[in-house]
Amino acid sequence: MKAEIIRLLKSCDGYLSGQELCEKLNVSRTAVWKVINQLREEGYEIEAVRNKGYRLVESADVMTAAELESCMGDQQLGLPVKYYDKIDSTNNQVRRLAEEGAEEGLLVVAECQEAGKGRRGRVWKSPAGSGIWMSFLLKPQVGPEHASMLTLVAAMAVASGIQDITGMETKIKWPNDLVLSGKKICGILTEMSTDLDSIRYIIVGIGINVNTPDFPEDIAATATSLYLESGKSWKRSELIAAIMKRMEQYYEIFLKTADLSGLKEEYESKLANLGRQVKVLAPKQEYCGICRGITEGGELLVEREGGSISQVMSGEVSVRGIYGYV
Ligand code: BTX
Repeated sequence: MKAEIIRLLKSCDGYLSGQELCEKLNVSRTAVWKVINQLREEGYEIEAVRNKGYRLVESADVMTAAELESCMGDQQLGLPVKYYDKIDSTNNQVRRLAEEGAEEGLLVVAECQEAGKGRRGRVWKSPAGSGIWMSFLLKPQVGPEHASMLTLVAAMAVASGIQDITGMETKIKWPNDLVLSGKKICGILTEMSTDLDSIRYIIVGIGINVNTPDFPEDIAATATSLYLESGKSWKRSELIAAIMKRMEQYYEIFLKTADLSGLKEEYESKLANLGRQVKVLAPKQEYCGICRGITEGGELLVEREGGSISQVMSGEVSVRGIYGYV
């Protein structure tokens, strides 16, 4: 009922009468009044005028399960939403819920992660009050060799979702980072559980620096936030809903062919390194070349001196711009 009240208040230009709310939701006036008070405590500014009703003046950057649900449309991915004030890692929580039988689409969002994970054991800094730390569950009927492509699909969804809400154009640093002004604004960590040669489930974890005002010294030179780049604060719940909506669109296209053939062109239009010099840091060798796009399997194409093209697999290597991080 709470999510429905938030949705009704948001969709109404003027006042929404208590009577109308009661009738629509089939509950008593007291029940409505109680929920309105809870919402105020959570940070919504709701005006109440006698004989007119309630009006949402301002919804702050509130993150609760009800707020998140109220922003979701009729999509499947992103529902149900589980929200936590604090968790070790949203990826870990999705894994626990998946082991208990959660269905595809489940979304876990946390205000703060105490053990946010990057790739290869690295730490992802996830302080309270400023970022989006979320993970969702997928159960695609494709072989495990296709799983890493979902990181690329998610990167496209984040870039498009951010653009839908803020108008800002982030670029993808293959395979799993998003950048703005040459600095990292988002990281994606995809994990998988398999059974012999089939996928049991995939967890896609996304960390986005949204309203972060500053960063600790060790990442200050390479990290940025939407706030730092735009000078404005953004509502995280709206961003999450927009990203999940885009994810659903792109995921459907991915599932048709189990590869990136239907998405490659759009992915390349968002690729930060396209046509630029990159350095490939593989475990046994390092080489430079020009980034020429991706394959339908999600490998990066790098043209080496002499004109030969190498296909770089994610997971094996890091790619850097030759002049810095991007
Ligand atoms: P990565 O291994 O590519 O990047 C990790 C590196 O990024 C760190 O070593 C550090 O240098 C830098 N870094 C750490 N925190 C931040 C930050 N907030 N902003 C910018 N740079 C940072 C990228 O791994 C994948 C990150 C996924 C994070 C999400 S959050 C929700 C989900 N839960 C979870 O535990 N991880 C994912």
